[in-house]
Amino acid sequence: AVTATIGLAWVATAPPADAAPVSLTSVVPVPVTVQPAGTTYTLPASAAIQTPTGSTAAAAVGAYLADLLRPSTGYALPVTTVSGTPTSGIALLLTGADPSVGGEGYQLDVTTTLVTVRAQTAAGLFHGVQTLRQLLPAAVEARTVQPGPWELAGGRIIDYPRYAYRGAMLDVSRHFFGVDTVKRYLDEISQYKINTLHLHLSDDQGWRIVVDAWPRLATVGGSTQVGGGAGGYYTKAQYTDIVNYAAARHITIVPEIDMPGHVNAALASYAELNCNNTAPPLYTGTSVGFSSLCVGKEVTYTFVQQVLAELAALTPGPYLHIGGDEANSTPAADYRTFMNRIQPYVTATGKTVMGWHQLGQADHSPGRIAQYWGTTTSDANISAAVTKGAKVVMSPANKAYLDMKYNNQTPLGLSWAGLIEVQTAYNWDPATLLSGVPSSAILGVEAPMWSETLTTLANIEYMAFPRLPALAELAWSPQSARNWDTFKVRLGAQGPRWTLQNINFYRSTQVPWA
Ligand code: TNX
Repeated sequence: AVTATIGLAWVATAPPADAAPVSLTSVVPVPVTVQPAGTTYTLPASAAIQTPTGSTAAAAVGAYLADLLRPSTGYALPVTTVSGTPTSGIALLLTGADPSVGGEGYQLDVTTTLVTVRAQTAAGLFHGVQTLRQLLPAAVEARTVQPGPWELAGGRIIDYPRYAYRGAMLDVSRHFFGVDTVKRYLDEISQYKINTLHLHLSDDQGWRIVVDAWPRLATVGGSTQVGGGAGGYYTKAQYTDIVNYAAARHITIVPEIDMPGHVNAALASYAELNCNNTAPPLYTGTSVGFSSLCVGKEVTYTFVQQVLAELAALTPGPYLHIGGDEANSTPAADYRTFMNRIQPYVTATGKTVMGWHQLGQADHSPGRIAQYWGTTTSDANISAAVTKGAKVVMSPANKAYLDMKYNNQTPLGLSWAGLIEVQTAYNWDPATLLSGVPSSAILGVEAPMWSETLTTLANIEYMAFPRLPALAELAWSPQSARNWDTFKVRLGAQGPRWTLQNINFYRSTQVPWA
């Protein structure tokens, strides 16, 4: 990227678009198969984005692509419908894809006259559009008109995900992040074919979602955050706005209410939830493991059932995450009693239980997902969860935690699980990291971002970029196609795009930035 200093402001200028077209292999995550044709396609000013008649979901992907391309190209790019075979411009079709693409993959064909994305679903088209976007010159990310030409390398890509669950997590409890920040993060992660955003909605330091049956959770429990700032919470309308914005990017929101530990904000909001009927003060520090719901009290179960029912009603996705980590103030027997009693509340809402891997101590629940966040290569709780029938989402803290520092100079983040440079985040295999867990049990990968030290969008971006795209490649691309030496070059080529998107990223010295 070329940057120019004007006074104190850094102004991003687009790199020239007149170089050779981006290679079909220069995509993150790396596609399954790539067949270059040696030809070039030039997007004409008159191009239309054509979608199949009768599919509003495909038309929505077309509109998304048009919104992306119009500012930099200056082209009109009308979104039209076609019933026959398109002959020019860009076509997004729900027929004719190679069957291997499955439910989320796509086939991209670039000839000298036409760009075609074919998929079985709108999600597949959306992922194909993200690939198409990366194949255009980086200048396409500018929000002002650029000269072009808008050339694409000719050929065919057939691409589909390794894992069904490709996630990121944002802790909005330790520090609260408003709707606009969450939307912006959704925009950023959707570029890398992430399909799940897990929102950590409650913890000791803050409760971030309105529950009508227990209104003080938000108004009291949401009124502060780490460091004592004002905190905040989402109204149901705001939360639904996030859910819908995510859905338009083919991302499912997984809401988490962390229990039976990590509950000081709830305990501070309602004295009756405490075993001693006394509400503790709100908490703005960063310790963990000191709070617990009162397992022996009936009101605890009324509370949990009502919270989960309201959360389920806000959730079109299949999962409710019930936490279950670091319940250091809940005796082990109470933990099992509590979890065995509340898991059926989740299934009663029609949702599936997701929890941190300590949940393996409790009984199985149909379809349950255990999220592994440990730093070891075997773990009794995750093995127990799998033996009982759980599927696993891999978030090993020493590889996948986006809140760990990159190195000991990193101004933000924690280091309890280690320092995580880009290569460390990239060089592991989700299928084989854990002994005692068969690869068939792995549902996917999630990159959590805890926010004890993070207060702004710029902070979030700095910790996620470039590690989030690295982890996205683990989740999407076949292990056999992944290679650090080629990845770091593909990753470096993303830099100018992030600069033009105003993403504040860490310029790791491990990466040859373009
Ligand atoms: C551990 S990982 C936690 C969180 C902290 C995080 C900080 C997990 C399930 N629990 O409560 O925020 O470490 O890295």
